[in-house]
Amino acid sequence: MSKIVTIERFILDYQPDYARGEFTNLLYDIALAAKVIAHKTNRAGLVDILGRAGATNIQGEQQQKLDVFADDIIFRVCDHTGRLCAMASEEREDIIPIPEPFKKGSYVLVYDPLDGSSNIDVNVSIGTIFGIYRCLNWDLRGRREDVLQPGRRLVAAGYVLYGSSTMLVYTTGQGVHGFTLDPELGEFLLSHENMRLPEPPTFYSVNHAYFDRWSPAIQRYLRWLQGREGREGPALSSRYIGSLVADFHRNLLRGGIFCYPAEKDKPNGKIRLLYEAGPLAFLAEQAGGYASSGYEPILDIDPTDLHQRTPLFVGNRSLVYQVERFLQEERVVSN
Ligand code: P6P
Repeated sequence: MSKIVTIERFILDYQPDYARGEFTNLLYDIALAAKVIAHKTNRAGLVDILGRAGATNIQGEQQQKLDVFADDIIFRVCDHTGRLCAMASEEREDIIPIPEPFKKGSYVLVYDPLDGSSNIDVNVSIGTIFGIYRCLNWDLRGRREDVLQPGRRLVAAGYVLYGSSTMLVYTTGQGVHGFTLDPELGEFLLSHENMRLPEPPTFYSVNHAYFDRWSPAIQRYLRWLQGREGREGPALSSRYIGSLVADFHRNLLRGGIFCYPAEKDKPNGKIRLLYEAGPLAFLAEQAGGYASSGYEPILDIDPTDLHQRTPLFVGNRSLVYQVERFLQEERVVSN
């Protein structure tokens, strides 16, 4: 029988040198929250938690009941452990301070509790995305500057994919590792050690319905991805299911690029920087890839607002570099 490695064992064996129990236990906490959310998500069709919760979130989006549930689970698993000084969630307007009388800790957790939630009712895979920073102010209970840090300062990042199986994929800066939930054991078991973006890439992911909203450079870049733009384009196949975590995960396994470009009326695109693009950018770089806004590395962008958006191109390094070249040429021509 091949070696059975639980996520707890793996975290202990590979924990960064600086990590004490606090950081390691925070990763356990996230794994626990993932199990609880997976349990509920897999029953979404059976238990009355489908459909809209009625409320709308900070993004002005209809909150699905599972959205609300997932956000609440992550908060309640993490709010009292003494490992965090603050949290931020896609579902909440401002930073989430650690309630008194709980002890504050040394880390910050940013998360999108259930990305792609509009897919819940149609049984398409959805996901949780998270990032972990160190607290900057040891003596104070978490403040906005503890949360508004560039992705380059992430100490860990990952996602949970609730699909045909439940997977937790994370990095602490020592490679990207994937764990698959064994529902009988209730354990995440190591299934994908040291994940790397394969070369050559296979897929590109973008919503072609918005083609007319993109700049000419992006339109040319998409034709290049399809092998139609003359210069040695990779002639990739298109896969896009409207669920960022699922599209990212498939491209991580098969090689490819996820694109959410700026549009004429959405200059910053749709994807959120702090708790979506940043953590995925960290994972991509750890897997040998790269993530860009089209103009600069995602990891170098200094957030100024919890919910700010960014154009996002993430995947194989050669594909992402090329979109920067197309946009650079457009800037040279237009100046
Ligand atoms: P569009 C889901 O709402 C999400 O934030 C991502 O999961 C997904 O990649 C994107 O939006 C889909 O957006 O505009 O193509 O429907």
